[in-house]
Parts: sequence; C-alpha cells; structure tokens
Amino acid sequence: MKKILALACTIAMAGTMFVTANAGEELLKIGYVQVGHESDWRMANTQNYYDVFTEEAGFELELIDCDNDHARQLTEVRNFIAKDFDYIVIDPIQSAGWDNVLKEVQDAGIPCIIADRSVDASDDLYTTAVGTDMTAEGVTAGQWLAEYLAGEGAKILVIEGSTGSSAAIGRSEGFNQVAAEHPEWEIIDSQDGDFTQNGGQQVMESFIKTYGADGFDVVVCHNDNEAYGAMDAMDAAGIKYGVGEKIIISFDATNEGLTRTLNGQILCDVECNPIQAVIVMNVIKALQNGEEVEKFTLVPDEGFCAPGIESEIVTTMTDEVLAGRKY
Ligand code: GYE
Repeated sequence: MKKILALACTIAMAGTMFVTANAGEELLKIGYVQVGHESDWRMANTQNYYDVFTEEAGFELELIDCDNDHARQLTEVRNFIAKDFDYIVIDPIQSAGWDNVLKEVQDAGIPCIIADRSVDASDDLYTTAVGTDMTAEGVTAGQWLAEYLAGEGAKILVIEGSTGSSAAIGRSEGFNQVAAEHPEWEIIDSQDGDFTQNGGQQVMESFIKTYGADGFDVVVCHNDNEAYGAMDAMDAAGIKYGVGEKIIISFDATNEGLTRTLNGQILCDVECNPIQAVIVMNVIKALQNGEEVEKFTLVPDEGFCAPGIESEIVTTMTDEVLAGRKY
C-alpha cells in the first residue's frame, strides 16, 4: 500500500510522466462512466481524463457523461462490456446497487477500476479503486470548526451532496463523528443540494425561510458550487458571512472555492483533489505489466482556512497557495 501510495503521490505531483505508445502498438480502449457535469470539480476531473488518456499516451478513451443518472450509468457499463473494452473505469453516482453489473464486468474478464467515489460492494467484485477519503474530509471540516469555535455553541445547517453518493455519505459521517463529541453544537437541518449551485441556492433559500437569519450560525456545504448558491441566497436575504458572521464551510477547494476562502467568504474549504487520471493511468500500466496492485490507492487531500485564522488542522490561505490551483 505504502509503496503504491508513494508512487501515486510522486506521479500525481510531478504530473509530467506520460507513457508513450510504441509505434504500431494497439491503443488500449478505456471506458469511463463519468458521474455528470454537476460541479467545477467534475469538469476539472473530466478534463484531466482527456488530458491524460491521449492517443499519444497509448489510449483510446470513451468518456460518458451519465448526467447523474444511476440507471444510465449501469447501461453504459454494459455497453462497454458489449464493445469489449480493455478497461472499465467507474465513478459511481451512488454507492449502492452495483453488485450485478460488477459481476458482469468480471465475468467478461475486463479489469474494472472504481475511481473517485466508492461502491457499497465486496472488493472482490472489482480490480482496484482510486480515490480520496471522504470521511476523513468530513472529519477535517468538523475538527476545524471545533478549533475555530473553541467551545462556543453553534446551530449548524448542512447542504448535502447528492443523496446516496459516497461523497455525501462520507462527508456527513465524518462531520457527524466530530459533532457527536460537541454537545454544544446542534445540527438543525440537513438537505440534499445535489452538488450544484442551483441546488445549494434553493436549499439555502428554504433554510432561511424556515429558520430565519438568526436561526443558524454555520452552513456546511458538501461542495464549492453549493456554497456559491448558498452565498447567493444569503446575499439576497442580506445575511452576512465571514469572520464574525455566519460561518461557511465547503469541500473541493477548487480555484474559485479557494479564491472565496482567500477573500474570507468561505472560512474553511477542505480539498478533494480531482486530478486523479494520472494515478488511474499508472494503475492500468501496472496491471498491463502483470504487476499486483493494491485494492485502494488514496489521493491525498489538504484543508484550507481564510487568512487571519490560525489553525493546526488546515493551512491558512495565501496568494501562493491559490497560484498553485489551476482547477
Ligand atoms: O465533491 C463534487 C462532485 O465525487 C468528490 O462530486 C466528488 C464530488 C465533488 O460533483 O463537487
């Protein structure tokens, strides 16, 4: 595990090691069933696959945008099986309901990689998985809030990611673990914003209607786009956020999310790195070489907070950090 992880990190960070196809060698056919196009994170992840799985690198990539439709995702995997692809990469929209189709991929003898999100299925049913630790991300957000509030009570609203996705499940689980240690916190409501800006705005509008401007202190948004929507709703209602005002916590740490952290609108943004294609490619290369691969390769994350906030849990934002964020 450690060896693979170290290798993955080195390659992910260097980001420059591309494999060149030998002349005359057949391209490896890779089918990727992508979740959709719901967020900036997702768009960055899709672009990253196109950048990495090029013909020059020896691949023919077919990436299908499943538009957040689980049934469609199952159908597209079956299409890849029918077309006899060399590898199938699945970013599961929801974690449940994968057993049958994973078995079909296995029976067809096609190596299967679960990427980014995870499935609720025995790991015997797929070859390997690559992704971040969503529960750890939730824990980081909770620990940062505990550090920031330093024992003060808080009423917390949560705008969740898409129901049934491992990203939403993990972030809630991790945050709730920390919340359970803080009786002075109250999670007053938690609703699905579907990882979209529109969804975040609608949920926040209804929260404001229900609880009023004085009814909450913290909004935890499961991704940056939801946070932008929540800000739009708070702006419209004249509710302020930032240090000394409502606390917004977000996940993804995209360029725009970290820009809003640097300017003090989001107080804590926990990273989820969308740049995962090089790691997936190297897993495929290892499998091609007949090497054993670990069942899971972790994509490492980091958390960030707004300037002026000292933290031992996350990194305080600076211009330099932002300059390093291209996506
Ligand atoms: O946080 C969100 C996206 O699966 C980690 O999905 C990913 C999540 C990400 O739409 O922005």
